[in-house]
Amino acid sequence: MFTKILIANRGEIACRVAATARRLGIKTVAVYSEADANARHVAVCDEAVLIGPAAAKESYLRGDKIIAVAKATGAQAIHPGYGFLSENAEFADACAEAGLVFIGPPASAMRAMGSKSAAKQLMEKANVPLVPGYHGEQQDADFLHGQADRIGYPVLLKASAGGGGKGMRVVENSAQFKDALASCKREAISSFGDDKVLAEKYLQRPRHIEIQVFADTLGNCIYLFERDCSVQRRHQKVLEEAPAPGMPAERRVAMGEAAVAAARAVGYVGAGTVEFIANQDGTFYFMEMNTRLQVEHPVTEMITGTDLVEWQLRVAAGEPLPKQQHELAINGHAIEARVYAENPEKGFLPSIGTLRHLGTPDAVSFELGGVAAAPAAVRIDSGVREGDAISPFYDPMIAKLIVWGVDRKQALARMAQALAQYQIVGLATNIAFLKRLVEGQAFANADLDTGLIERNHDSLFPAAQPAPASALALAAAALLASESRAATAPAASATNAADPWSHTTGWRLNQSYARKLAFADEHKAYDIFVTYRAEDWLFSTSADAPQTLSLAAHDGNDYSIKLGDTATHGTVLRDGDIFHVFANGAHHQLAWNDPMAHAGETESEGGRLTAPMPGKVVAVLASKGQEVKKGEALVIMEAMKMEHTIAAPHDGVVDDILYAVGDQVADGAPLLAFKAA
Ligand code: MV4
Repeated sequence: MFTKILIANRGEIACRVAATARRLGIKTVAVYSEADANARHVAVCDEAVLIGPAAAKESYLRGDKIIAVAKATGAQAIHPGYGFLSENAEFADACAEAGLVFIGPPASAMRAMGSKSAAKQLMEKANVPLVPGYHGEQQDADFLHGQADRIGYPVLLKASAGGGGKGMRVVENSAQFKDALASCKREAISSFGDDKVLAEKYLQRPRHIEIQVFADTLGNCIYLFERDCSVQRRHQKVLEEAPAPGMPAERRVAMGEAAVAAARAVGYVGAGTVEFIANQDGTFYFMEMNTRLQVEHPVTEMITGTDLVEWQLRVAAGEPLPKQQHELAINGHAIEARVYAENPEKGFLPSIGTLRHLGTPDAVSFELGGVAAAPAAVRIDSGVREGDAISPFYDPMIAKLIVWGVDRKQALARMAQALAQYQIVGLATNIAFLKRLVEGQAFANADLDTGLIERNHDSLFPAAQPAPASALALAAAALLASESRAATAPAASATNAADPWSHTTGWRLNQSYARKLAFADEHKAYDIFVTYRAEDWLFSTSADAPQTLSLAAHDGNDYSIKLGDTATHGTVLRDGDIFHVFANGAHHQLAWNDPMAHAGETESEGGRLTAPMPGKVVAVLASKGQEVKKGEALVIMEAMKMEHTIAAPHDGVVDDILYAVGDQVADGAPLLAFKAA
């Protein structure tokens, strides 16, 4: 076995590989770009070497530099993770030339599977089922038209060099064929520099079912069952699960054996995934083979009780597969959700920024006397920590959330629960969307196909609902409690003694003291009326009759309140005037309009020159090069139906103004460059 490996990747997969290496006593070398100097993968490896600027082309894709680092640090093997260099046959060759083990398949197997049409011809010979179609060299338009007529419509034209859905055209009937072919070839040449196409019968509601295979250098090749990855949007997987719902045992064997035949046909070694599309009746067809460890490998690990990275390392070191086919069985059900920094309401636009708060569901494992009694119920694979940035340079995945249950129903319930416990402040995320998805009828009923998200658009993107009274009460209780703490803390005596807000004890004695709290979210403004009483408050929204509100307990940011007869608990994180309330599985962002805040003062105190929330610049009051005094208003933003003044944190000079009036600004974006005097 190796004693030291280099991990040629970043993010969660680099951390994932490092975890297994550490468990096996193998030292790890990380490589990182300038953007990743403080990244988690650098921290979890034993050594780390800078390989270049943020752009992947100049760092994580620089095979030459990475090989030089491996040689210099004495690593014996390179694990490429997924993406980047993982399916690059030239890189695998270069590793071999440098005397390094590439932890992956032989370059010849990568090349054989690299061309979609050549791979399909190989598979045909190996008796792997293919969608009825034409995958040959002949590209004459009339010939292809004849093939399409033979196959029967609808027909799908695909760029041979394509993949991931690019360069595909559905042809409904013979009359449409000529135009569709010309258009498909145009896209193929401009996207891939190759206008070769193939024609296939078009499956109307396919499922994406893939088989995990593993082969060693001694001639053993087995399958670790299937994953259903049908829930996708724009060819990006959203949810993955194992086993596939509704899979009969005989078909599982047939698909597993077809996948092993596919792997054997190309002399495969290591971890690989054979992708099939399946009709609703279960008939399945080879699509392509991914010659790497996949993002979704944890669901397979959970149901088979294996560590696939350990298997990769053993196979790469020349050892036999740890298990034979008959030793593998499926235990329970696992589901993975990809937690992304993106905004589902805005077309899933990536959200760039800092994870200012990251609260994760508890990773739950079952131990009996130190021995795992069942697979962990919740696993989180992530490459980021609180305080880390999601940058524009790489994939904006925050984490993979993986749950296990004795059956699909339990796994689904645990997924919904874990998503409800996920708390992120600082970025837009898809968490609420994922929660609607796993709680929706279609996924619960396993009514799976690649069109699930589009077909359920209306229920997955419901109209915004007003914040419930319980969330408003949590925000109010957190605000009132923090004021009361501030007023009773010794340091508070320095604040303005004439300020009535400092006198919470006085308010308590004054039974009739009433106050309005103005909150707003992106959709609605909420006026809350609070009356101070001896032991609690009276709370009402403009819509509801007053109810008693009391703070039952509070620990850090976690609050337990009682509103009327109902106890509620939640987490309230205050970020300036924004109250992030996490309760009942929802995240509410409530902006408080503080009547006592003088223009700019609250924001300037923190030295903030960044956007407090996503919004629009409505006024720029300073100019480049201008000298300003502390507290002077520089920029005014509008967000959540309120104006926010960004003021000078100190006396100083405005170096640059980064936005103009009317510009949309992302949460946390720097608005201006400022130099303190
Ligand atoms: C298909 C298909 C229907 N019929 N082939 C899309 C990406 C590429 N890997 C294969 N793809 C498809 N090929 C035939 N003959 C539908 C898709 C497809 C799809 C496949 C798997 C997962 C998600 C998908 C989303 C849209 C279309």
